[in-house]
Amino acid sequence: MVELAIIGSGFGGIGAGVMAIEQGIESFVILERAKAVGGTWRDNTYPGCACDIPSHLYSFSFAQNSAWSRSYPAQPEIEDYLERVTDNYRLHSRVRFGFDVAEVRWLQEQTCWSITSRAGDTVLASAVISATGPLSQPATPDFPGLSDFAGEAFHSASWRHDVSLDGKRVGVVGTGASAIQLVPAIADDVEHLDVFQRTPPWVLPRDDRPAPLWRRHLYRALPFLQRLHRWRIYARQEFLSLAFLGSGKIANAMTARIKEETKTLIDASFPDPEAAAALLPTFKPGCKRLLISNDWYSALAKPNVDVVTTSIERVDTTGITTSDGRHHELDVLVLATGFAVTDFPSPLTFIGRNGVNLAKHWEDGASTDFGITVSGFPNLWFLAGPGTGLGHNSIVFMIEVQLQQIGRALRYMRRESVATIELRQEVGDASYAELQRRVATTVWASGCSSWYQREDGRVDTIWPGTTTEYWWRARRFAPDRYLTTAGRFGQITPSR
Ligand code: N01
Repeated sequence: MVELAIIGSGFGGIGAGVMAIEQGIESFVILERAKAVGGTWRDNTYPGCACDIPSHLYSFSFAQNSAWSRSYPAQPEIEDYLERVTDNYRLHSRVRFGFDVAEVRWLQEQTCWSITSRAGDTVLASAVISATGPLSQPATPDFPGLSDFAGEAFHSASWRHDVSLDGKRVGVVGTGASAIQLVPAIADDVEHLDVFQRTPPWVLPRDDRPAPLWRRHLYRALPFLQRLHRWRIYARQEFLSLAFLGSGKIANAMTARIKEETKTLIDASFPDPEAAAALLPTFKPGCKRLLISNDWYSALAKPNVDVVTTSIERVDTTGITTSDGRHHELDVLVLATGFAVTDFPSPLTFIGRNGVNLAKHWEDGASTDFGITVSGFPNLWFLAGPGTGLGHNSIVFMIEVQLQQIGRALRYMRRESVATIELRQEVGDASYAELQRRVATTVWASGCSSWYQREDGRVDTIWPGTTTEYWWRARRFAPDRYLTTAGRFGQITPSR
């Protein structure tokens, strides 16, 4: 029995652990299904994997790292950073590794959550923070015959480092954020590469530079300079939201600029207009995530690389047949096909007050208060929850805002002798209605199909505003938005 259980040990879970220490919560546990911390930065180890937000911003404000080797460091550096933060705050001893949460159930009589693992172990907790992250469940397409493929087939998020690509015929399905990083990284090693493109992305140049040693020393000696740099990156990223949120003159000018930049990058590698046209997107920039790369188009233009734009019909033992009847012989098939982002809260089952299943509760829309709390689910908080995804800035910033609010809620509960807090339904409904009204005028509802959307086309994954607005509105805990019951937080009523 603990006061607080945190599910997941990525950026969200580690941040929540630090918050728990700072709030003086002595009894808490971090439940982690894998054998190490790091979340998506532990799992995604494909060649070329890096963050597309500069790390001086994509890191905790309370754990700045002066030693980032470049603007966009590769995955191992980010994973090391998360390990180091975990060490510095002595969080490793708090993590229960190999605890793969299956169900989180509210026990009304005992005023606590019962968290059950897939192996059948149980933890009781007065409160739960779910930090499982939106990019933790790889999405695998159901191509007919996929299981018949005789070569190696794997998802980009489960990279098979034991499979050598040297001299092999490799197929990569997808042209999203993962493919755009891994294709240039493997193109020179393979004999032949087929890139199966369903929709071409908008791509901007990546301003990636190594950080000179003197600057790293300077940031260590004078941390405020590093903070200034962080805020400069924040402001630049925030500015990008102008292109996504509105439709005025500035948005139109920015959109035109993005289109021009992609076109320039394509033309530099593909002088043939027909080949260039096949790589030019037709949807509005930002509707699908805007990508950054300096070597995507030059990799696609290599003589051993083909961009296949006809749709995939089926897979067989030796490769892929496309709708034009062509058979593409392959030894290795990489599925860079993204993540099941809109299936929240799957694969976890949350059963709240009165036996309500959260998946059912969210069937008609994931109503929450700033993505953090849900009515019917007392003492439960989400990090990077529905309606808080971003297309332009650092999700770590959003997670920190959410943690500020949770910290304040926990302080309030202890100070005011409150045993449970639960979002008022009308607040959740009003928040969701506002989100839906606002998202309808943004680029994410402008007509493309993207992972921000559910199957019915509704967008309830993304925050339709600036992150500054989110910070301003979501940082404080507002007790009047909640129903409370009196009692001592952290004390479980013995079952009768
Ligand atoms: O996934 P995606 P991702 N047949 O969903 C295609 C984060 N991320 O792993 O566009 C054929 O973007 C699909 O085609 P289409 C980041 O937030 C961050 O690349 O749907 N193709 C698309 O091209 C990102 O947005 C970093 O037509 C199929 C691709 O697969 C998110 O992760 C780095 C298909 C999937 O693209 C996901 O990126 C990497 C099918 N049946 C990732 N199904 C950072 O740097 C899917 N596709 C922080």
